[in-house]
Amino acid sequence: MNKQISVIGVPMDLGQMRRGVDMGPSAIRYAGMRERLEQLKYDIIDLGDIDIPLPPQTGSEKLDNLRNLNEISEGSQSLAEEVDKVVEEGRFPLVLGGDHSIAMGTLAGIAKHYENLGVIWYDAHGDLNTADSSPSGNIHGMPLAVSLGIGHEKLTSIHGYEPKIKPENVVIVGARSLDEGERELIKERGIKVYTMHEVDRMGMTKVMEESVEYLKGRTDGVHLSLDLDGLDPHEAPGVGTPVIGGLSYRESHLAMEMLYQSEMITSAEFVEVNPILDEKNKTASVAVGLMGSLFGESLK
Ligand code: B3U
Ligand code: MN
Ligand code: MN
Repeated sequence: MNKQISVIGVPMDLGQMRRGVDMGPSAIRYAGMRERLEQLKYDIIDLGDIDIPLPPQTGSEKLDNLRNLNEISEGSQSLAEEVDKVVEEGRFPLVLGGDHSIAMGTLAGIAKHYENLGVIWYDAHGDLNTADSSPSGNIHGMPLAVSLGIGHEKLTSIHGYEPKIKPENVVIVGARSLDEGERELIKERGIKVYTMHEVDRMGMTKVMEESVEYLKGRTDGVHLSLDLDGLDPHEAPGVGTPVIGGLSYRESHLAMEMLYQSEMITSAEFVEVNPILDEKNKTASVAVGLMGSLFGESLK
């Protein structure tokens, strides 16, 4: 694992309707992220937070079923530039959300440095909607589609190129709330998905072994995009769209430990921590704990 980490906070809440997720980066820092990683002998530079535009003063504008499109596009571009610089410097980008729409900017900054960037999308949702298929118009339900080059041009073209990633280089883990259009896209593009059904049947060990094996052969770097709502809401209650029946705290730690051992993770983001909906910063603490495992805290 790259021992040099640069942290970027993204106080973005425009991708969905619930206020408070913009405070996610503060909550994660407050939960002791820096100390946790420094104990593991990482060199940490915290670059602070990206400037995110204010929501439209007219209220939440929903252009073509894309709420806050212009502001999100602009904020994502700033994030892409910052992440790009971090990769350029040879450091590991660790991005703190914010809602999951930030993944469009994160991936835009990273993917241009790789031929075949792999992505592990750890989430209750597929985030594969387009304006046409989205039931909500919320852009945080679209970043994976956008990164595949599917969606509004103002989003797919962030940082001046598209697509960012290829469908065969993506693995979704923990899905249990997929919209009809997302299911179709998954089939049509052959995206690998481990829903809760597979996690229950196979166990997390096998799911991660297979995921690592699958990505190892075909990618030259792997980004972990971890939405805290992938976990069960009992264990990570501070998220905007909780879905019961999720991944456990223990399964999630095991997954992170196995990713550490795989030595293939080259960047990561932790998103959707909403301290206003949380119980005593529990979800931010879980996020920091998972970072501990991802960066090698366990004995093995
Ligand atoms: N699939 C739904 C719900 C959703 C997606 N991502 C989150 N919630 N966090 C949608 O609105 O696209
Ligand atoms: Mn998500
Ligand atoms: Mn989600």
